[in-house]
Amino acid sequence: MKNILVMGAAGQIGSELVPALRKIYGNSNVVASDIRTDINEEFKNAGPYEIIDCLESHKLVQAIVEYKIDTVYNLVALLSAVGEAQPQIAWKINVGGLINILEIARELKFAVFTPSSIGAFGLSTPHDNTPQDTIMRPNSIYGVTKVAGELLCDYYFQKYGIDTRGVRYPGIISNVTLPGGGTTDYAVEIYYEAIKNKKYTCNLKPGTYLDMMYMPDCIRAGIEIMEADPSKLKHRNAFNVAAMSFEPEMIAAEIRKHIPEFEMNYDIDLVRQAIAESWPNKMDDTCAHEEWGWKHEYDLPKMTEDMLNVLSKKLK
Ligand code: AKB
Repeated sequence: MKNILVMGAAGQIGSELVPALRKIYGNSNVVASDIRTDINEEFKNAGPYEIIDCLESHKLVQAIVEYKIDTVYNLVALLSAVGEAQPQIAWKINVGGLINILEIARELKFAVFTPSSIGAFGLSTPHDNTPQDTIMRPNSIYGVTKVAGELLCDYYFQKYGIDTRGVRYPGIISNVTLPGGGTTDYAVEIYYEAIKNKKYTCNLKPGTYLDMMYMPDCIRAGIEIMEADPSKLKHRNAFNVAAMSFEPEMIAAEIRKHIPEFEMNYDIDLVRQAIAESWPNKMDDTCAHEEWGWKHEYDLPKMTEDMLNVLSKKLK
């Protein structure tokens, strides 16, 4: 049985990863941590919850020792669009927080999951069927921190034998917690607005293709990579994981199959547009498939049906 610490547990991925892990490993074996105190009571009371800043090593060490942690999910990060507004803070949190956890792992020996992202790629990366191993010259600070994170995780594995693993997530679409400050956020907001107002103003241009993934696949990828047989892993960190690729008109058309009167307008956010244009249209995830059996379950129609179903009940 694992003893797991999830850092950044109140965020978009953490708030759904924690309950999923608790279902598998037991409530008391999964410790949720975040800097937030305004956490919902049900989430907080379902298992241990610790207020920890990723930059405060002593608090991290305390929790890891107290709960005999053998696996850490490090989900703390500033996303791509907010990162551009405060690049030094993005570096401090995304890279500083990761180094803290890796240094503690060196002493206390535990496995570390760190998500990378499509944001690790840049304009010179091949945009279609983006290979696992390719040119990585991101032009956002978020991307720079993600490449640095991938390399640090590889380094700590090679040099110190820390069991580091990770995936490159696409934009994640979910119906529990909103993402905060990403380039792909439009693909979540569109569903909320479709239900509430039957219209949406998109901040990316028509024709902007990006990889996206529904939360159940995202959670499964994070759990499966940590359960994978290490002898089969040639890459370990930063596996491309793909599920669907679409541009704004395609998601709007899918929503119109359920809400025919849905309207979409555009008001382009130049920062987000520039970032999106530097990211892949569609990644090739063959390595994840071959090395640990990754396979997505949700495509755009299946996700849209579920999103609209869940949100129409939630937003009633
Ligand atoms: C973002 O848009 O910044 C994130 C990501 C793709 O990593 N959702």
